[in-house]
Amino acid sequence: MSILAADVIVTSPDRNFVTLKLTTTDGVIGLGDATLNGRELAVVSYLRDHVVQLLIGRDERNIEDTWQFLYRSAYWRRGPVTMAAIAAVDVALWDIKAKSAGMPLYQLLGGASREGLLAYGHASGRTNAELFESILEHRAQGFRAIRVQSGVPGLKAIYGIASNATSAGNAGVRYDHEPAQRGAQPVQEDWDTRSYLRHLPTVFEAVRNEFGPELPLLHDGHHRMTPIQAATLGKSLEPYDLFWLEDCTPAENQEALRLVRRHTTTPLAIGEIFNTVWDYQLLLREQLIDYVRSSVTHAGGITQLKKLLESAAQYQIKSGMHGPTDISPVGMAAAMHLGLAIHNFGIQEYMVHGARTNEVFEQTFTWRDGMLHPGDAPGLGVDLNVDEAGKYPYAQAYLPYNRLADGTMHDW
Ligand code: CS2
Ligand code: MG
Repeated sequence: MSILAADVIVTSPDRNFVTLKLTTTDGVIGLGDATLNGRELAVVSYLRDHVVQLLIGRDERNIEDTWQFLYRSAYWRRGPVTMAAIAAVDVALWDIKAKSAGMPLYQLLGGASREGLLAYGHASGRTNAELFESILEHRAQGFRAIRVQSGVPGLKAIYGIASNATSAGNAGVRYDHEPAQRGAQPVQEDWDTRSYLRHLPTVFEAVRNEFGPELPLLHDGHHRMTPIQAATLGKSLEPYDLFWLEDCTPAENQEALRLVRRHTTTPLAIGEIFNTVWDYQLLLREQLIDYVRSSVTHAGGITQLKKLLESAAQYQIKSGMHGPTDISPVGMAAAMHLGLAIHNFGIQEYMVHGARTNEVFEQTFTWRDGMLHPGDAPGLGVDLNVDEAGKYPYAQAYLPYNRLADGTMHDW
């Protein structure tokens, strides 16, 4: 009982994905997602050049010890590259353990705490008319909760607007914006917070008038506001009863959320770019947020995220795991198994992967009536078709960046 082989598989069907594949001496295979959008090859090297040789011969059953070994023996701690690499090892070991036990992973994590996972989709539009059409499409696909992102008059390009907004994407759902543009240079977008703060409440007013008060609506501020601007927006959106306002302000300064919290009751979600429990310490202790956004892939795997969510539960803070298309089907499966088992599940982000991605990653999860379920296949329920993966070599891609009108760099 030990790890015989560790392979890092890079493939780019619809976008770049990095997958760790572990094989045991008993022939059991485990998969882990190691995709870090825009910096994928850094994690590939971290795994291939520094971690893989440490795994060979290790007892694959010792998941906690392997996590602690990789975290503490590196000396240099935390960070998105390190924690994505550790996450991939961790999830692959959980996949192996569940397969060896002949049960779906959620059963090892405490069994099912619910029938399925409420999911939200990404509706967007450059105009309200486009946005309404996108909401209707997502409703037709069964989404019971909708993230709303809108263009802003005067801004040319903006986060979250489906690049093919004029044509339906996969399976009738607009293929949401693919933020990482393939190419040797990142794309510059423009931004103006005051225009955004003036415009967004009018969008939610129109959406509520069109779709009524019941539909859970979410919005992603994407790290762009100062704390007082975030407080202003949270307050101005209160009449529209959002499910959450996400990443309202850069939260490395966790104390900034104290100011936002003082001014608004709009629920707050933070953390998709966080990667350890330490990033949340003040946010949890002072109940400055309502949802933990970390994905299994970016937060050190199931072993760490499960502990983090157990801490969050003390403060009635729930999960809101990150689930855009740059979380691979392996990472999504891990999130679904963990989300099904924990008590303080909140909501799961779900963007529809492209057809080519679904040929590379053969999955058993279900999407029915607005709810996700990881399925009952042993392990994660995902197989990687290596031959299919080999058809799609890595393609350099960068996330966009923002500059203000005067040329100042700004958060994207
Ligand atoms: C976004 C992401 O889904 C979200 O909440 O913040 O789409 C984010 O832009 C990408 O994951 C960046 O790679
Ligand atoms: Mg986000």
